Amino acid sequence: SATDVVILGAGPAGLVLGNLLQNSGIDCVVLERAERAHIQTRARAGFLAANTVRILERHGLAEGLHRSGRVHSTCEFRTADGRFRLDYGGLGRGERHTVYPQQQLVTDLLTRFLASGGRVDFATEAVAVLDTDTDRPSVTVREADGHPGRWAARYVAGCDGRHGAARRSLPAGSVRRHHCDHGVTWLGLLAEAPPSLDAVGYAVHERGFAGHMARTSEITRYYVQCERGTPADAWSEERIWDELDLRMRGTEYGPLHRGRVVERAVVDLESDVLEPLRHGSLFLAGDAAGLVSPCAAKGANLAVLEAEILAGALVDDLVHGDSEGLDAYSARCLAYIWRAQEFSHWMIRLLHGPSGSDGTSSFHNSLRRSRLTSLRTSRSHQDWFAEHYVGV
Ligand code: RFL
Repeated sequence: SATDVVILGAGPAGLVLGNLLQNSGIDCVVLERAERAHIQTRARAGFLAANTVRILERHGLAEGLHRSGRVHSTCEFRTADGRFRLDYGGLGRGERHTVYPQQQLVTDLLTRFLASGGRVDFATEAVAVLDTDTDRPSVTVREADGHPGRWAARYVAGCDGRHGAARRSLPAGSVRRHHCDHGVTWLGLLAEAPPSLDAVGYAVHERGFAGHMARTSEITRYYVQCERGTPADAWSEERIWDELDLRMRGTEYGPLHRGRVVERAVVDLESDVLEPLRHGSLFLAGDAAGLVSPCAAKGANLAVLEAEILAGALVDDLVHGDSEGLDAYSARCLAYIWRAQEFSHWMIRLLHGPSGSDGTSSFHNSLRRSRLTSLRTSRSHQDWFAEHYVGV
């Protein structure tokens, strides 16, 4: 089969790209390894930046999040020195988050794409991207029935995440990989429990980090730092809640609303950026281009931003014969990716201390304490925080 653009992956990056190309009359197909039900229920991100909402609005894709997303603009830090709140909606650029679960956004994007005549091949795994150094690249696939297939195109967009076929197909020696293992592991939980505070909660505790993020009025996301290598099911629900209560300092600030833990996943905090993001006729976007640790909630936002930039560049090229945008794509996106990496790295260092009891760890823990004091007391530090916390 043949089309103009083959898009690998039906996540936020691939589906925003598909919708925007479709809106401009460009022929494309989305190949997705998973079943439809899987991508519509996969709980991940929830905090959308103001810029992400503007992009979705610009292209008529924001109806669902306006209907049921909730505006959010407060975070609370709980530390051994007390607690403080930052109303970041009134700091920095005065921007807010919209809380809207990623699976709902993906469902909206998918529904819209299909309704306007788009084609998504589910249960179809891209195996390899070939001939990217020509203007007739192709993608080999394993179709739902197990049979091999092949798509030819003018361009291929690799939006298939960190372990996808696009990354695997990059010609050896042509890419530079920037990788960082932050040495921190989170147990990510979804609980059938109402939020326990009307803010994002970040607890800095000697036993490790704990985080609280409201999702809906019945579902709350929690993160609890654990030892590297801890299996997701290692902790009983009771232990999870006891540990969360302890780190969130429930005795001082009130116990958490407990509920059934309905989902758990272990996440090693890692960053991984490829450079460049273009290899001939193959372009990378979203997690495939640069994985940001979930610490500052940037991943889905970057995915949407990069998809918009790539769509604009592809339309310029395919409709107007202007290839400047495609030439600039990699450098433009990498600038955003590195800004997000820098902030996320800063957040990781703010929220997690080194383990051990030698002089180095006590030095870093004291630095961290001073950094938190600065954030609590310095207006210019708060403005900087707000700008980067909500911005992409
Ligand atoms: P996705 O969403 O992973 O979609 C990629 C799609 O590609 C498919 N695929 C293939 N399809 C065909 N052939 C192949 N060979 C394929 N290989 C893979 C996959 O099935 C999948 O459907 O990537 P995309 O579009 O780049 O979007 C990235 C975001 O999903 C990701 O960055 C965020 O979820 C990160 N993230 C967060 N980001 C935020 O902006 N705010 C948050 O609050 C936030 N919280 C999180 C997060 C990620 C988390 N995990 C996964 C560690 C919380 C968690 C727990």
